[in-house]
Amino acid sequence: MIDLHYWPTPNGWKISIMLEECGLPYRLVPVNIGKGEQFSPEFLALSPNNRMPAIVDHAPSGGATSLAVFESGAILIYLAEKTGRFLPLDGRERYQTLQWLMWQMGGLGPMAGQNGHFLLYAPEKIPYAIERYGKEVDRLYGVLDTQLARKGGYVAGASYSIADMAVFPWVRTHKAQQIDLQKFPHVERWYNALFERPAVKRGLDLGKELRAPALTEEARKALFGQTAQSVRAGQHQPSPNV
Ligand SMILES: N[C@@H](CCC(=O)N[C@@H](CS)C(=O)NCC(=O)O)C(=O)O
Repeated sequence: MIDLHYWPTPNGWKISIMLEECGLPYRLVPVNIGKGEQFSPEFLALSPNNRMPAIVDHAPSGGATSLAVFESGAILIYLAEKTGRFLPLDGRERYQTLQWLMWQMGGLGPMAGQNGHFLLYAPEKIPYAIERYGKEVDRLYGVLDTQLARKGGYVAGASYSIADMAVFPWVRTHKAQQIDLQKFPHVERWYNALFERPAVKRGLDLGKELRAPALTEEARKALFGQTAQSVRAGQHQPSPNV
C-alpha cells in the first residue's frame, strides 16, 4: 500500500494521475496547505521542503522498510520504476522522457507558479512581474507546441509517459495563466486527448471536494512570506485555536 500525502493542486495531480494510470492501491492522506499542515512535524519528516506531494511506500521492492519520497518528479520516476511503466528502463527514450520531465520541473512548473501568483494572488498588480513571467510562460508553451508537433504526439515522443503526466496538470491551469490554447494548436490537441483518459479524469477528481473556493486570510498566512526564520519560528502553522 502507498500513502499519498496530497492536496488537489497541479503538483498533487501529477501523482494521483500516475497512481490511477498504474492501478496501484493507495490511500489519500490530505495535507491541507491552506491551513499550514505542510509544517507539521510528521509531514516534515517525509518532506523537509514543506511542500506536497510526498508518498510512503509500505511495500518497496527489495526491502521490508517503508520508503518515503518527496518532489513530484522523483515520485514519478520512483513509481515508473516500481511498476515498469511510463518510463523506458534504458535507451534513448528514457532520456527523452527524463529531459522533458526536468523541463517541467525546472521550467514550466516554477514559471507558471510565479505567473499565477502575480496574476491572481499578489496584493498589488506589478506590471514588470506580470510581464516577465507571462512572457516566459508564453515562450514555454511555444517550446511545448513545437515538441508536440513532432512525430509521435506525446511530450517525450511516441509514447505516453511520466513527462505527459508532469506537464498536463500545469497546462490545465492555462486559463488562470491567461494562455489562449488556440495559439498553440498542438498543445490543445494533446491536452484534449489526455483529458479523455479515464485515469486522468480520476486523478484530477481526487480530493476535489477538499479545495477551498477562494484564498482565505488563513491560507495567505500559511502559504506566503515563508522565510527560514518564519518557518523555524512556526509562524505558518495552524494556530492552536483554529
Ligand atoms: N517541486 C515541488 C513543488 C511542490 C509544491 O510547490 N507544492 C505546493 C502545492 S502545488 C505546496 O505544497 N505548497 C505548500 C507551501 O507553499 O507551503 C514538487 O514538484 O513536488
